[in-house]
Amino acid sequence: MSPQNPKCGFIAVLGAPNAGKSTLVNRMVGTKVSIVSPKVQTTRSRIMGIAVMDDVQLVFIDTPGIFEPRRRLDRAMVSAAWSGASDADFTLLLVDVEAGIRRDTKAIIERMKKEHKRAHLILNKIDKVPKEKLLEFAKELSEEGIFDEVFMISALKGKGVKDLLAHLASTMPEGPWHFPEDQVSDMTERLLSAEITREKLYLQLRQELPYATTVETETWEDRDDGSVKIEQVIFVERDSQKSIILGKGGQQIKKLGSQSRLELEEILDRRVHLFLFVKVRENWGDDPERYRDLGLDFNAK
Ligand SMILES: Nc1nc2c(ncn2[C@@H]2O[C@H](COP(=O)(O)OP(=O)(O)O)[C@@H](O)[C@H]2O)c(=O)[nH]1
Ligand SMILES: [Mg+2]
Repeated sequence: MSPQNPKCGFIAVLGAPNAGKSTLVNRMVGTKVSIVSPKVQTTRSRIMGIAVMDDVQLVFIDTPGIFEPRRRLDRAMVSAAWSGASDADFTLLLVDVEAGIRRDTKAIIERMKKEHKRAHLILNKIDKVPKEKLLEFAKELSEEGIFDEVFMISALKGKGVKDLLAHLASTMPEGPWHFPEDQVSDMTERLLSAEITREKLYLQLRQELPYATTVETETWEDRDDGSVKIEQVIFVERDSQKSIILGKGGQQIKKLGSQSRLELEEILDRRVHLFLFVKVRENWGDDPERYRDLGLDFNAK
Protein backbone atom coordinates (compact mmCIF):
# COMPACT_ATOMS: atom_id res chain seq x y z
CA MET A 1 0.00 0.00 0.00
CA SER A 2 1.56 3.30 -0.95
CA PRO A 3 1.29 6.28 1.40
CA GLN A 4 -1.29 9.03 0.72
CA ASN A 5 0.98 11.97 1.52
CA PRO A 6 4.47 10.53 1.57
CA LYS A 7 7.18 12.18 3.59
CA CYS A 8 10.78 11.12 3.73
CA GLY A 9 13.96 12.39 5.28
CA PHE A 10 17.54 11.41 6.02
CA ILE A 11 18.75 11.70 9.60
CA ALA A 12 22.42 11.36 10.45
CA VAL A 13 23.34 9.98 13.85
CA LEU A 14 26.66 11.40 15.00
CA GLY A 15 28.62 11.08 18.19
CA ALA A 16 31.79 9.95 19.88
CA PRO A 17 32.64 6.24 19.77
CA ASN A 18 30.42 4.18 22.09
CA ALA A 19 27.74 6.85 22.52
CA GLY A 20 25.09 4.29 21.57
CA LYS A 21 24.44 5.34 17.96
CA SER A 22 23.99 1.83 16.58
CA THR A 23 21.84 0.78 19.53
CA LEU A 24 19.57 3.75 18.84
CA VAL A 25 19.33 3.13 15.11
CA ASN A 26 18.48 -0.53 15.68
CA ARG A 27 15.77 0.46 18.10
CA MET A 28 14.26 3.05 15.77
CA VAL A 29 14.23 0.55 12.93
CA GLY A 30 12.91 -2.18 15.20
CA THR A 31 15.42 -4.79 14.07
CA LYS A 32 19.15 -5.18 14.05
CA VAL A 33 20.76 -3.43 11.10
CA SER A 34 23.97 -2.33 12.79
CA ILE A 35 26.16 -4.29 15.16
CA VAL A 36 26.75 -3.20 18.75
CA SER A 37 29.49 -3.89 21.26
CA PRO A 38 30.99 -2.30 24.37
CA LYS A 39 34.15 -1.68 22.36
CA VAL A 40 34.81 1.60 20.61
CA GLN A 41 34.84 1.72 16.82
CA THR A 42 32.51 -1.20 16.30
CA THR A 43 30.74 0.50 13.41
CA ARG A 44 33.14 0.90 10.51
CA SER A 45 31.06 2.23 7.69
CA ARG A 46 27.96 4.27 7.06
CA ILE A 47 24.87 2.15 7.46
CA MET A 48 21.33 3.15 6.66
CA GLY A 49 18.52 1.93 8.87
CA ILE A 50 15.01 2.61 7.65
CA ALA A 51 11.92 3.16 9.82
CA VAL A 52 8.34 3.81 8.73
CA MET A 53 5.68 5.65 10.73
CA ASP A 54 2.37 5.98 8.91
CA ASP A 55 3.12 8.08 5.81
CA VAL A 56 6.64 8.91 6.88
CA GLN A 57 9.81 7.09 5.96
CA LEU A 58 12.79 7.94 8.16
CA VAL A 59 16.19 6.95 6.91
CA PHE A 60 18.75 6.90 9.72
CA ILE A 61 22.39 7.07 8.81
CA ASP A 62 24.40 5.27 11.46
CA THR A 63 28.00 6.42 11.36
CA PRO A 64 31.32 5.32 12.78
CA GLY A 65 32.16 7.30 15.90
CA ILE A 66 34.03 10.54 15.35
CA PHE A 67 37.38 10.72 17.06
CA GLU A 68 40.90 11.83 16.37
CA PRO A 69 42.05 9.50 13.61
CA ARG A 70 45.49 7.96 13.61
CA ARG A 71 45.56 5.03 11.24
CA ARG A 72 44.26 4.77 7.71
CA LEU A 73 41.19 2.81 8.76
CA ASP A 74 40.47 5.49 11.40
CA ARG A 75 40.62 8.21 8.80
CA ALA A 76 38.32 6.32 6.45
CA MET A 77 35.79 5.74 9.25
CA VAL A 78 35.73 9.34 10.46
CA SER A 79 35.45 10.58 6.90
CA ALA A 80 32.49 8.25 6.32
CA ALA A 81 30.85 9.68 9.42
CA TRP A 82 31.15 13.29 8.27
CA SER A 83 29.97 12.48 4.78
CA GLY A 84 26.99 10.73 6.37
CA ALA A 85 26.16 14.01 8.04
CA SER A 86 26.47 16.04 4.88
CA ASP A 87 24.04 13.73 3.02
CA ALA A 88 21.38 14.15 5.69
CA ASP A 89 18.44 16.54 6.15
CA PHE A 90 18.75 16.38 9.94
CA THR A 91 21.46 15.50 12.41
CA LEU A 92 21.25 13.93 15.83
CA LEU A 93 24.26 14.39 18.07
CA LEU A 94 24.36 11.60 20.61
CA VAL A 95 26.13 12.13 23.92
CA ASP A 96 26.81 9.33 26.39
CA VAL A 97 25.92 10.96 29.72
CA GLU A 98 27.71 8.28 31.65
CA ALA A 99 31.01 9.08 29.92
CA GLY A 100 30.31 12.81 30.00
CA ILE A 101 31.23 15.53 27.53
CA ARG A 102 34.65 14.57 26.36
CA ARG A 103 37.13 15.82 23.83
CA ASP A 104 35.62 13.87 20.95
CA THR A 105 32.18 15.37 21.52
CA LYS A 106 33.61 18.86 21.91
CA ALA A 107 35.51 18.48 18.64
CA ILE A 108 32.33 17.43 16.84
CA ILE A 109 30.48 20.47 18.19
CA GLU A 110 33.31 22.79 17.14
CA ARG A 111 33.28 21.46 13.61
CA MET A 112 29.49 21.73 13.38
CA LYS A 113 29.68 25.32 14.54
CA LYS A 114 32.29 26.13 11.94
CA GLU A 115 30.12 24.62 9.21
CA HIS A 116 26.98 26.34 10.55
CA LYS A 117 25.26 23.00 11.06
CA ARG A 118 22.44 22.43 13.51
CA ALA A 119 21.40 19.30 15.33
CA HIS A 120 19.10 17.80 17.91
CA LEU A 121 20.96 16.95 21.09
CA ILE A 122 20.30 13.44 22.30
CA LEU A 123 21.45 12.65 25.81
CA ASN A 124 21.75 8.87 25.89
CA LYS A 125 22.19 6.28 28.66
CA ILE A 126 19.93 8.16 31.07
CA ASP A 127 19.47 4.85 32.87
CA LYS A 128 22.99 5.39 34.17
CA VAL A 129 22.95 8.85 35.78
CA PRO A 130 20.74 10.87 38.15
CA LYS A 131 18.36 13.46 36.77
CA GLU A 132 20.22 16.50 38.11
CA LYS A 133 23.25 15.48 36.12
CA LEU A 134 21.14 15.33 32.93
CA LEU A 135 19.83 18.82 33.44
CA GLU A 136 23.37 20.08 33.93
CA PHE A 137 24.49 18.48 30.67
CA ALA A 138 21.46 19.85 28.84
CA LYS A 139 22.16 23.33 30.10
CA GLU A 140 25.87 23.26 29.37
CA LEU A 141 25.43 21.91 25.86
CA SER A 142 22.50 24.18 25.00
CA GLU A 143 24.84 27.11 25.44
CA GLU A 144 26.74 25.93 22.38
CA GLY A 145 23.89 27.40 20.34
CA ILE A 146 23.69 24.68 17.69
CA PHE A 147 20.90 22.55 19.12
CA ASP A 148 17.23 22.93 18.17
CA GLU A 149 15.83 20.38 20.60
CA VAL A 150 17.06 18.25 23.46
CA PHE A 151 15.92 14.67 24.06
CA MET A 152 16.85 12.43 26.94
CA ILE A 153 16.75 8.75 26.16
CA SER A 154 17.97 5.30 26.94
CA ALA A 155 18.58 3.61 23.61
CA LEU A 156 19.25 0.36 25.41
CA LYS A 157 16.06 0.32 27.49
CA GLY A 158 13.99 2.11 24.87
CA LYS A 159 13.11 4.99 27.15
CA GLY A 160 12.18 8.18 25.30
CA VAL A 161 12.85 6.61 21.91
CA LYS A 162 9.20 6.57 20.81
CA ASP A 163 8.83 10.28 21.55
CA LEU A 164 11.98 11.04 19.63
CA LEU A 165 10.81 8.98 16.67
CA ALA A 166 7.38 10.63 16.70
CA HIS A 167 8.94 14.06 16.83
CA LEU A 168 11.26 13.31 13.94
CA ALA A 169 8.41 11.83 11.92
CA SER A 170 6.41 15.03 12.38
CA THR A 171 9.23 17.14 10.96
CA MET A 172 10.18 15.16 7.85
CA PRO A 173 9.78 16.96 4.52
CA GLU A 174 7.11 15.96 2.03
CA GLY A 175 8.38 13.80 -0.78
CA PRO A 176 8.36 10.27 -2.14
CA TRP A 177 9.86 7.42 -0.16
CA HIS A 178 13.41 6.50 -1.12
CA PHE A 179 13.12 2.81 -0.33
CA PRO A 180 10.46 0.11 -0.74
CA GLU A 181 8.22 -0.06 2.32
CA ASP A 182 9.60 -3.36 3.62
CA GLN A 183 13.29 -2.46 3.33
CA VAL A 184 15.03 -1.92 6.68
CA SER A 185 18.60 -1.29 5.63
CA ASP A 186 20.85 -0.51 2.68
CA MET A 187 23.15 -3.36 3.61
CA THR A 188 23.28 -6.53 1.62
CA GLU A 189 22.69 -9.79 3.46
CA ARG A 190 26.28 -10.76 2.70
CA LEU A 191 27.64 -7.69 4.42
CA LEU A 192 25.25 -7.88 7.35
CA SER A 193 26.23 -11.51 7.86
CA ALA A 194 29.91 -10.60 7.98
CA GLU A 195 29.09 -7.85 10.45
CA ILE A 196 27.21 -10.25 12.72
CA THR A 197 30.27 -12.50 12.88
CA ARG A 198 32.47 -9.49 13.62
CA GLU A 199 30.12 -8.51 16.43
CA LYS A 200 30.44 -11.95 18.03
CA LEU A 201 34.21 -11.68 17.68
CA TYR A 202 34.17 -8.31 19.47
CA LEU A 203 31.96 -9.67 22.20
CA GLN A 204 33.97 -12.85 22.73
CA LEU A 205 37.53 -11.65 22.47
CA ARG A 206 39.13 -9.17 24.79
CA GLN A 207 42.07 -6.78 24.46
CA GLU A 208 43.38 -5.18 21.33
CA LEU A 209 42.61 -8.07 19.06
CA PRO A 210 39.22 -7.18 17.60
CA TYR A 211 40.43 -3.94 16.10
CA ALA A 212 42.99 -5.95 14.14
CA THR A 213 40.34 -8.13 12.56
CA THR A 214 37.91 -7.81 9.71
CA VAL A 215 35.38 -10.28 8.37
CA GLU A 216 34.28 -10.87 4.81
CA THR A 217 31.66 -13.13 3.31
CA GLU A 218 33.36 -15.07 0.52
CA THR A 219 30.59 -17.34 -0.70
CA TRP A 220 26.85 -17.34 -0.39
CA GLU A 221 25.01 -20.33 -1.73
CA ASP A 222 21.23 -20.58 -1.64
CA ARG A 223 20.27 -24.23 -1.43
CA ASP A 224 17.21 -25.94 -2.82
CA ASP A 225 16.00 -26.90 0.66
CA GLY A 226 15.72 -23.19 1.58
CA SER A 227 18.89 -23.11 3.64
CA VAL A 228 21.98 -21.07 2.84
CA LYS A 229 25.65 -21.97 2.94
CA ILE A 230 27.85 -19.07 3.97
CA GLU A 231 31.64 -19.07 3.99
CA GLN A 232 33.40 -16.24 5.75
CA VAL A 233 37.01 -15.26 6.21
CA ILE A 234 38.29 -13.56 9.34
CA PHE A 235 41.38 -11.53 8.50
CA VAL A 236 43.93 -10.94 11.24
CA GLU A 237 47.34 -9.29 11.20
CA ARG A 238 49.50 -11.88 12.92
CA ASP A 239 49.83 -15.62 13.46
CA SER A 240 49.45 -15.13 17.21
CA GLN A 241 46.05 -13.56 16.61
CA LYS A 242 45.04 -16.43 14.44
CA SER A 243 45.68 -18.88 17.25
CA ILE A 244 43.68 -16.76 19.68
CA ILE A 245 40.69 -16.85 17.37
CA LEU A 246 41.01 -20.58 16.78
CA GLY A 247 41.45 -21.27 20.50
CA LYS A 248 42.55 -24.52 22.07
CA GLY A 249 41.52 -27.38 19.83
CA GLY A 250 39.44 -24.95 17.76
CA GLN A 251 37.09 -24.29 20.69
CA GLN A 252 36.99 -20.52 20.27
CA ILE A 253 36.13 -20.44 16.62
CA LYS A 254 33.55 -23.15 17.14
CA LYS A 255 31.81 -21.05 19.75
CA LEU A 256 32.07 -18.02 17.51
CA GLY A 257 30.59 -19.90 14.57
CA SER A 258 27.66 -21.26 16.50
CA GLN A 259 26.77 -17.90 18.08
CA SER A 260 26.94 -16.16 14.75
CA ARG A 261 24.96 -18.89 13.03
CA LEU A 262 22.18 -18.73 15.61
CA GLU A 263 21.73 -15.02 15.10
CA LEU A 264 22.00 -15.30 11.32
CA GLU A 265 19.26 -17.90 11.30
CA GLU A 266 17.06 -15.55 13.25
CA ILE A 267 17.78 -12.53 11.05
CA LEU A 268 17.64 -14.35 7.73
CA ASP A 269 14.76 -16.54 8.90
CA ARG A 270 16.21 -19.70 7.37
CA ARG A 271 18.67 -22.44 8.17
CA VAL A 272 22.29 -21.41 7.87
CA HIS A 273 25.40 -23.51 7.33
CA LEU A 274 28.23 -21.24 8.39
CA PHE A 275 31.89 -21.94 7.72
CA LEU A 276 34.56 -19.69 9.19
CA PHE A 277 38.18 -19.47 8.08
CA VAL A 278 40.99 -17.41 9.56
CA LYS A 279 43.63 -15.84 7.33
CA VAL A 280 46.67 -13.81 8.27
CA ARG A 281 47.01 -10.63 6.20
CA GLU A 282 49.65 -8.43 7.64
CA ASN A 283 48.53 -4.82 7.23
CA TRP A 284 45.07 -5.62 5.95
CA GLY A 285 44.38 -2.09 7.21
CA ASP A 286 46.49 -0.81 4.32
CA ASP A 287 44.94 -3.03 1.69
CA PRO A 288 42.45 -1.26 -0.63
CA GLU A 289 40.59 -4.55 -1.19
CA ARG A 290 39.42 -4.57 2.41
CA TYR A 291 37.84 -1.12 2.10
CA ARG A 292 35.76 -1.69 -1.01
CA ASP A 293 33.17 -4.02 0.54
CA LEU A 294 32.64 -1.59 3.38
CA GLY A 295 32.20 1.35 1.02
CA LEU A 296 35.01 3.23 2.73
CA ASP A 297 37.32 5.70 1.07
CA PHE A 298 40.80 4.20 1.11
CA ASN A 299 42.38 7.59 0.52
CA ALA A 300 40.39 9.57 3.08
CA LYS A 301 42.36 12.50 4.45
N1 LIG B 1 23.38 1.57 29.94
C1 LIG B 1 23.21 1.86 28.65
N2 LIG B 1 24.08 1.36 27.74
C2 LIG B 1 23.87 1.67 26.44
C3 LIG B 1 22.80 2.52 26.02
N3 LIG B 1 22.89 2.66 24.68
C4 LIG B 1 23.96 1.93 24.28
N4 LIG B 1 24.54 1.33 25.34
C5 LIG B 1 25.74 0.44 25.32
O1 LIG B 1 26.87 1.19 24.90
C6 LIG B 1 27.77 0.37 24.14
C7 LIG B 1 28.06 1.00 22.80
O2 LIG B 1 26.87 0.98 22.02
P1 LIG B 1 26.93 1.14 20.44
O3 LIG B 1 25.51 1.26 19.98
O4 LIG B 1 27.80 0.11 19.80
O5 LIG B 1 27.63 2.56 20.35
P2 LIG B 1 28.17 3.34 19.04
O6 LIG B 1 29.64 3.11 19.01
O7 LIG B 1 27.87 4.79 19.29
O8 LIG B 1 27.45 2.80 17.86
C8 LIG B 1 27.10 -1.00 24.04
O9 LIG B 1 27.63 -1.83 25.03
C9 LIG B 1 25.63 -0.69 24.31
O10 LIG B 1 24.93 -1.78 24.84
C10 LIG B 1 21.90 3.03 27.03
O11 LIG B 1 20.93 3.75 26.76
N5 LIG B 1 22.16 2.66 28.32
MG1 LIG C 1 28.13 1.95 16.18
